Amino acid sequence: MRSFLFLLLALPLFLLTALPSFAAPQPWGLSLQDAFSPVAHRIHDFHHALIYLIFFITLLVLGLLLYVTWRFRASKNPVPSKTSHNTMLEVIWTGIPVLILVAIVVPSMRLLYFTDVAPDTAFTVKVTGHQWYWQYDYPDHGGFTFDSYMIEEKDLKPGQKRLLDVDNPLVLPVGTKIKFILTSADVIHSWAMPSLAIKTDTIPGRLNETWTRIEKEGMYYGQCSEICGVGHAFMPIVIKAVSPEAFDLWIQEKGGKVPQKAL
Ligand SMILES: [Cu+2]
Repeated sequence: MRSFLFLLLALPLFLLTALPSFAAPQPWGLSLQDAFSPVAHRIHDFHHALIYLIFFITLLVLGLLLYVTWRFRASKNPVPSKTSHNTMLEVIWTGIPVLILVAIVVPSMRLLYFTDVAPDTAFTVKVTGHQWYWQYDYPDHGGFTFDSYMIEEKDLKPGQKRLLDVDNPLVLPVGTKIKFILTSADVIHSWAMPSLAIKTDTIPGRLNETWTRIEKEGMYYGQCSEICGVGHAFMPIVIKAVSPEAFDLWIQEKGGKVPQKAL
């Protein structure tokens, strides 16, 4: 029965991975949002590999259960067996799962390390969580700063997304390795951007670090992912990814400085 429940759970998950996913939140959207960064691609691949693994393990267990239910049914076994131990079987059914877990640990730790260590990045953006908005600083571009608030429902223009669009999106260039330094001014928030596979807590008194390289121009949507108070649902995150040239123009518009030479 438990195995059947697992199958019920695993089968839809398995099917979901086969469905097309979406670049931005969609009504009734399913599965993961499309990946647009090296980290996101790797996480998606790992996730899909695990889904297949879970699916086949569930099938195997279900098959074994069906087999013993049929093989040892009461009508064929009027005198039940008194066997309660089989050393070899027990070694096998403990050993194989251990080996499977060890096999998962290796790529998992490699992936964790890949997401954690910021490679040679071109510049840094500082992200500060507030109750209930985000503040962005560009220390390598003259240190200018701005706040990013959700657009209230009554102020939405046609095409803008309710509870997702903001007045000042974070503008970033595509194809550039960017480091994020994240902290908070009050309580713990979490800066999460599904398409880039970023979900990093912002903690008062502490600096967290992550990185990305956005692959495609466009708008990316995320939300605070740590319950942070009554406005938790109303501090979305929007990244506007533009070409490096457009990014330099935007920096100048904002009164920032474009570094003479890109690192
Ligand atoms: Cu928050």
